[in-house]
Amino acid sequence: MTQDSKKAAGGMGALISTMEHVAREMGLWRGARLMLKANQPEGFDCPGCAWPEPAERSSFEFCENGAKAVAAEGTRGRVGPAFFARWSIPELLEQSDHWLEAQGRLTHPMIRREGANAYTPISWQEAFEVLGAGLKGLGSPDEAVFYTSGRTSNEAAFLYQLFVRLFGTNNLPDCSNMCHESSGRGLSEVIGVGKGTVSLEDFARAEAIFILGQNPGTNHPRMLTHLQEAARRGCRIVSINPLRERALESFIHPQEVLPTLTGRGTPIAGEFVQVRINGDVALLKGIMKAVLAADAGSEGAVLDRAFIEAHTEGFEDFKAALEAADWGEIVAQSGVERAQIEAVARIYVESSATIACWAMGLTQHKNGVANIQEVVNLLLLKGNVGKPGAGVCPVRGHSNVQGDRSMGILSNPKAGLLDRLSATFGFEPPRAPGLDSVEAIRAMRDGRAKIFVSLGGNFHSATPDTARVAEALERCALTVQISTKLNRSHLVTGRQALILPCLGRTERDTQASGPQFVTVENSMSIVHRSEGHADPASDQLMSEPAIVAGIARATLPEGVGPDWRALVEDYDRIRDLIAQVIPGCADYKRRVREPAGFVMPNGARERTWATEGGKAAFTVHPIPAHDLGEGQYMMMTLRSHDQYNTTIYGLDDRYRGVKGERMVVFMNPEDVAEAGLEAGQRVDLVSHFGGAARVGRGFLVRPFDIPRRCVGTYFPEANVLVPLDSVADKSNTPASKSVIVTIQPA
Ligand SMILES: Nc1nc2c(c(=O)[nH]1)N[C@H]1C(S)=C(S)[C@@H](COP(=O)(O)OP(=O)(O)OC[C@H]3O[C@@H](n4cnc5c(=O)[nH]c(N)nc54)[C@H](O)[C@@H]3O)O[C@H]1N2
Ligand SMILES: Nc1nc2c(c(=O)[nH]1)N[C@H]1C(S)=C(S)[C@@H](COP(=O)(O)OP(=O)(O)OC[C@H]3O[C@@H](n4cnc5c(=O)[nH]c(N)nc54)[C@H](O)[C@@H]3O)O[C@H]1N2
Ligand SMILES: [Mo]
Repeated sequence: MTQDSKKAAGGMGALISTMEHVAREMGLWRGARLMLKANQPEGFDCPGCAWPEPAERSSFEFCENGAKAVAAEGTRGRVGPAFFARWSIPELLEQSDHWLEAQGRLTHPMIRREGANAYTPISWQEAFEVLGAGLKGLGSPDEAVFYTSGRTSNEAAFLYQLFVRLFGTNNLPDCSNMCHESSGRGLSEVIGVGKGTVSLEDFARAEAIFILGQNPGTNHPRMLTHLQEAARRGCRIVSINPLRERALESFIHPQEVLPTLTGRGTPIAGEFVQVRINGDVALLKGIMKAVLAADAGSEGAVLDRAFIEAHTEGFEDFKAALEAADWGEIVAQSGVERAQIEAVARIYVESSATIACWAMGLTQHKNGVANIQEVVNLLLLKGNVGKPGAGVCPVRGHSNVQGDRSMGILSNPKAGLLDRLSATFGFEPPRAPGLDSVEAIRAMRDGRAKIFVSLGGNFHSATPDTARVAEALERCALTVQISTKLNRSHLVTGRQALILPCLGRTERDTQASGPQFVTVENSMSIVHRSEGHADPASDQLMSEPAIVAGIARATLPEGVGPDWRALVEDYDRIRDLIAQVIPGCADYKRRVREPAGFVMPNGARERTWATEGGKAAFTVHPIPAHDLGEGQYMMMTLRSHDQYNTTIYGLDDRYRGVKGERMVVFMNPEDVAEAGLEAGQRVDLVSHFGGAARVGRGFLVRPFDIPRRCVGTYFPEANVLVPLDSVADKSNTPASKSVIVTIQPA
């Protein structure tokens, strides 16, 4: 391990890394000016993560990794007609993701014409006509797929789903399908709302915070400020994770580097539970069994009986199942000693207000929905939903993924949304559910879907089973990327392909009525404005709402739907429509202008439960059995500290001590020895699912503090190993944190 991986996270290392990235991409002065606008009331919402901004903002509401995201967008590099004249598509396919990202911003609309092996320039007008003609020529609207990533603004998202439904399909898969779908699905069933119930004020009041399957030091660094404050005032923090993620051990706030030059950070988590991969159901059952035992031993002083009585259903069945659960199985499947499970239960028992946070470590498993519902079970026992200092906190990924959903980007919309669209726009929206991400891949593979449109994102590399996704995309007649930067989805294309380059979050957006802002919703359901001020990367760029409107006008018959041109002239006109159609958005254009924005409605927070039974529900789930065969390991796919999903900023993973390499497999040292392998050796990984084998070549063995029989690799390199059909029950999320592999010398 390098020195860095032993030091406190944050601190000087974070400051240096921030400055390096900013200076390299943007130049120091321009970069610094841009950074000061991040997450300010008059500035742009950081395109990094969806963690909320505090009401009292400091002048530096960004973090090392937010700075990398801003720098990546603000880069001086340009990918325009000259670039595509120099590089053919086969040549570009030879380059790494890191290289593609580093080339800079897309500047012009481009087309790959049928039979061509390179992109050539095209006018916006002709690009819209090509796409419009393609869509109109389909046998059915259901032969088109409209994907969305999570950076898209509410205004663009609203127009996009409206256009797609006017066109006649609900084929609106999104990145959420691979992300927090298990959270949304799991929470909706048991508390009646698919979102978190906490606010930042709750973090200031919690007595215990559980962090399950989340690495905030890398993926939500601004959350550390709040965890640090909590730890300092004595809040107990428990990390449940196969890895002891560095920033949860010790953290120095970059703004406190000078006062703490001693280099000693604030310890964050007091308790590290190194659960086996997908051992969370077993572990949570163990914790709850111990909580019930404590309750029995204290004559009922532990549980919140009044809450359970008044607000929940299913408690008796739940309790009976828990009593029947076997400690031997709990310990074996979780990989955690009973004594530690009981210690964690004590922390929960002693806390009168507990928050549970989680991210991909819980959602991306076959039993992802069950994981989330077990977390809710734990919270319900002590009434920890809808009370100050307590609640559920699924920490979102993309900065506006939650807002896109609120605006109607989803493949299985509720009838209410469709009814309101129908009433407002006078048409009959399609009622049949559309395709989610995994289903869309299958449909393209089978020739049932022929046109793929992507509003942001990198569908090729973010989805599971890379080789099959490539086949699916290549079978399409037309693939279209509305994007800021080049990625592999621009290169693995249908017979024809379009690149429609758009403005980024940080850039000035001027329309006929003047400068525009957009709105976004963060992880705590706060909707607020975001306005870019930087010069656009090229004068050819269009805004996302304008591109969606352009596609709509080229596709829909004259007079169908709203006056797209007028809407784009002044985004307040889009906001008027949002106010009419989306629940909780009345008076939208005024309320988003409040400095702190406004909060979307959330019944569970007020303890009204929009569930089937009208109450919060206890649920019972079996302990998933790990039937690992001889020589098999359970593999999770992770993010390094130097990437944003499929965007690779650099090749280091500072907190885990990895330098200059992404093809690594983290392994327990005893497993390394037992398998006859050596540190630094190259191995091939073979995944096994449904009788088929998939091979990933050339991973470097890296002995690491990880439970036995568990291994870790990086996303997206390891996506070749994630089977398309290995998905979570109910949410259909790829199980990209439970991949069964064997390991062989390369
Ligand atoms: N800088 C940066 N920020 C980001 C992103 C990024 O790529 N870079 N991505 C954004 C997006 S879209 C998202 S969704 C979030 C993702 O944020 P995270 O979910 O934190 O990201 P992952 O790297 O997938 O990490 C998952 C964590 O879960 C743990 N884990 C894996 N399997 C299990 C398990 O079975 N049980 C438990 N208890 N833990 C497990 C891993 O060890 C790891 O610490 O971050 C967002 N923010
Ligand atoms: N194995 C494995 N697979 C995973 C995961 C995992 O943990 N393991 N995580 C999953 C998760 S949580 C997620 S959210 C998905 C992410 O899936 P996606 O959201 O599809 O992928 P990203 O890499 O975030 O997309 C990056 C691209 O978005 C474009 N872009 C950036 N900013 C903008 C913008 O402002 N507007 C537009 N129009 N385009 C923009 C750029 O071209 C950039 O290359 O991946 C999933 N895949
Ligand atoms: Mo995500």
